[in-house]
Amino acid sequence: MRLLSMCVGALPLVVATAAQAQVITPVQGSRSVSAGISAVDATTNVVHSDSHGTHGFAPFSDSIVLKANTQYEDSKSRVDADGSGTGQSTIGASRITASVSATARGVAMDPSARGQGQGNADFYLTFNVNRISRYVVWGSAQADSDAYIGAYQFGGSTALLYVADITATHPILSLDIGNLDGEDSSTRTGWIPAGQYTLQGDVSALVDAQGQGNGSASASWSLDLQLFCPSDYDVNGTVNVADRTAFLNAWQAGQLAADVDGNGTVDATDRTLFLSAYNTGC
Ligand SMILES: [Ca+2]
Ligand SMILES: [Ca+2]
Repeated sequence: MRLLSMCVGALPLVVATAAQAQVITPVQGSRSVSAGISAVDATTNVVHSDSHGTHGFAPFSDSIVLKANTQYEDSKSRVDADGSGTGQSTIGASRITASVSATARGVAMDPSARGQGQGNADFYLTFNVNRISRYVVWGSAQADSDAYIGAYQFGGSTALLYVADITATHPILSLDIGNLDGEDSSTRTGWIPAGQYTLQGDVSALVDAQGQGNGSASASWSLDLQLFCPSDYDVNGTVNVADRTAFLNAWQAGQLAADVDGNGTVDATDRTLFLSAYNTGC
């Protein structure tokens, strides 16, 4: 809030103007976790699957773990299958946190046996941001699988996490580990204009162990997206002269960290946008 001092005739008039707070408004969303397993041998067939999901924006926390095993009369042979999916998320006025994971395991100790496990977790949300805001987003994703024998792959895992302006080509955050072992994480800070955004994250893990195969797979991602006042340059939750100084230093150095409108260049428009926001207050 700042005070505007104006003169009306000879009388000074002080008008208090409250700046608008940055607010996340969910528009559409769904979250789900699922798991499926089957443990199959010549005499026994155990098949089970389960899934939970929700539409809407209430806090979501759910986990499914399925296990099955069966044993041949020949004690050397065994079939096991595990699958799990886990998801949790919170959607606040200026912060979204979420994490999901999935695991799978399959064991088939006999040439005619088959152990299949799979886990999945999905997160989808579109949301509106009411004004230009400073943001910090942190995301991490990992996928890992050992479900192969030589060159033969009988499973895998994938992790995808994506946050973007629904109309823009450049995402705020994009992590994609597609059916390869690996992990990636990223922290980004910048400004997002008012508008509609989409957040999508999926993980899956699958093992289909046949003929003495034995493997496991896992995948997960985590996300923390926070919005701040557009003039809170150092995103510490308060706006003061340190933010102004830090911005102007970056702007004078021509650093992209001062690219307020996100058009890829740093020019007078960015300086005007920042100082206008700074003078308006939070
Ligand atoms: Ca600050
Ligand atoms: Ca710019």
